Amino acid sequence: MEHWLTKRASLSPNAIAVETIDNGTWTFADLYDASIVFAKKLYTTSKTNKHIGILSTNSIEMIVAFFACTYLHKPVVFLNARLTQEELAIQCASADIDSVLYSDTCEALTLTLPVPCYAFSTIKQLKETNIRLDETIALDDICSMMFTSGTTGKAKAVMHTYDNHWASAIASALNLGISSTDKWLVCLPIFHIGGLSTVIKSMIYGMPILLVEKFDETIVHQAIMERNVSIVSVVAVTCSRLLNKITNETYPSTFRCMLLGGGPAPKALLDKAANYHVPIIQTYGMTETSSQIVTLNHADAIRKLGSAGKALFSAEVRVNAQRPKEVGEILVKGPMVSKGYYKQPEATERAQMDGWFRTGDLGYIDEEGFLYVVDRRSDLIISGGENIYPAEIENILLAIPGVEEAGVVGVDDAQWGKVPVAFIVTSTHVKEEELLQFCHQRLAKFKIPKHIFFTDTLPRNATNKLQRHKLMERLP
Ligand code: S0N
Ligand code: AMP
Ligand code: MG
Ligand code: MG
Ligand code: MG
Repeated sequence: MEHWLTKRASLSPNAIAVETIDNGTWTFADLYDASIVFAKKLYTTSKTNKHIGILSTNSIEMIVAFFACTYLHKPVVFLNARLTQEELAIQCASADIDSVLYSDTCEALTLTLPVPCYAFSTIKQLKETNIRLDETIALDDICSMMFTSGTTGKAKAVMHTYDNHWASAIASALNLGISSTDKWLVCLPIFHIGGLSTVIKSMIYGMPILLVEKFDETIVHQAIMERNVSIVSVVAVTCSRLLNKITNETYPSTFRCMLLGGGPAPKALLDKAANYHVPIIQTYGMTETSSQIVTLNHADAIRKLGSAGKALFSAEVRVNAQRPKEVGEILVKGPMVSKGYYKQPEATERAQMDGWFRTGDLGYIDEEGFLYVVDRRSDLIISGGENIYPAEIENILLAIPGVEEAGVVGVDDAQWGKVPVAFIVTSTHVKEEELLQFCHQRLAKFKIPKHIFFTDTLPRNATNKLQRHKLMERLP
């Protein structure tokens, strides 16, 4: 297939591709030209690279660097700019990243990375090489990768093929519809799939995005009120911050969808949005499903408040349970579902069941076929849309001399939804500050336990497995 950006730049060269808050506007032709030039500059430093990492907050340069890599047929591994250097180094090794491209905002994070790192601005200063780029894509090639951890706490890179992104963009359009007046505001990080998927939709639909570097409720609220935004993707925390900005006004009638995903949608938040006539559409999806896979319809948004909706066109959802409406593991299937985790055949295999992808999430399906996700997982903590796997924190705590046992669970938090707290058993006296300092070096800030409880034993079953649900009962 012709590269999507090449095709788009030939179909609608003068249409707006990316608008920024105060840093200019790019047409599809501009974006195409910049990406081709960047690719020709990048070529020399990356020719022998297997994978290229991108470490950046949202920016036009980040989008250009990503498209340039696709013109060089190099899969991009998106790195989370909230991680520590230690976490990033582990990801570089496990995803075979040979070099990292970064924004100036992330420079400090690259200082000790074990691979060559180049600022976007450094690449821009290089000379263009005289090569002919192959402006086609093979649909089953890997386009991008993103990390998730999972129940063992070990980082796993989810592989996204071009096909996965294509299927995701089309399925979303068949649910939300596409209008020539659409403008999708991107304030989720592009290093997560909710952000990246919108950048890809823009190219495929020929739709402008309004790009925000980092979520800020004042900027996003003002943009919705004044800049003809029609859709915005949010997580519960950012949705709540936006609703708090609304006083007497209502959003303009051209604003047609606030797509809410990435974690549980509290009923109180949905009710508040309904009172303010904010058109929330709840969606369920994950990195492994290349963003949305189950989404509500506009028509059912109020009637089925609380539901994540039905599987999108070409996708299927079912719950592994005996009876209708019974809670069980949510299983999904469809062309947007990733083929698996990079170089982790066992983890990939474990996530499969008779051709279905096991999400690890719990839910039920009502008599009309609508999915409800229930918030009962003890092995995943979602804090402000960032995933925290207790095992990852427990492994770090267990590496501290004197810590014999560790158990981490999520507790409700008014600001972030959930935050992690730790229970530990020590053999010698260990100071709380020492524990936290150790964590600070190794764990992203949002993963650091908010409280540490010292205890004598942890609840375990007959096979010595930690029973996190019982640990929850010990919370004060
Ligand atoms: C919520 C956000 C915006 C908070 O960031 P903010 O306010 O900018 O924080 P900072 O100023 O950087 O830091 C201030 C302090 O806050 C701490 N902190 C920051 N983030 C968190 C956090 N998440 N949890 C806990 N603490 C946090 C900082 O450490 C700092 O601390 P101090 O003061 O001590 O230094 C930001 O976190 C954010 O952007 N979150 C969203 C991330 C995201 O995109 N999640 C979704 C991932 N999942 C998917 O993409 C799959 C689902 C999906 O595709 C989707 C999702 C939503 C909508 C649509 C879709 C779709 O399917 O299309
Ligand atoms: P990620 O792994 O970062 O892509 O996050 C995806 C996870 O967020 C899912 O596996 C769910 O646990 C959670 N999630 C996403 N959408 C919803 C939703 N609508 N309701 C509840 N949880 C959700
Ligand atoms: Mg996940
Ligand atoms: Mg901030
Ligand atoms: Mg998440």
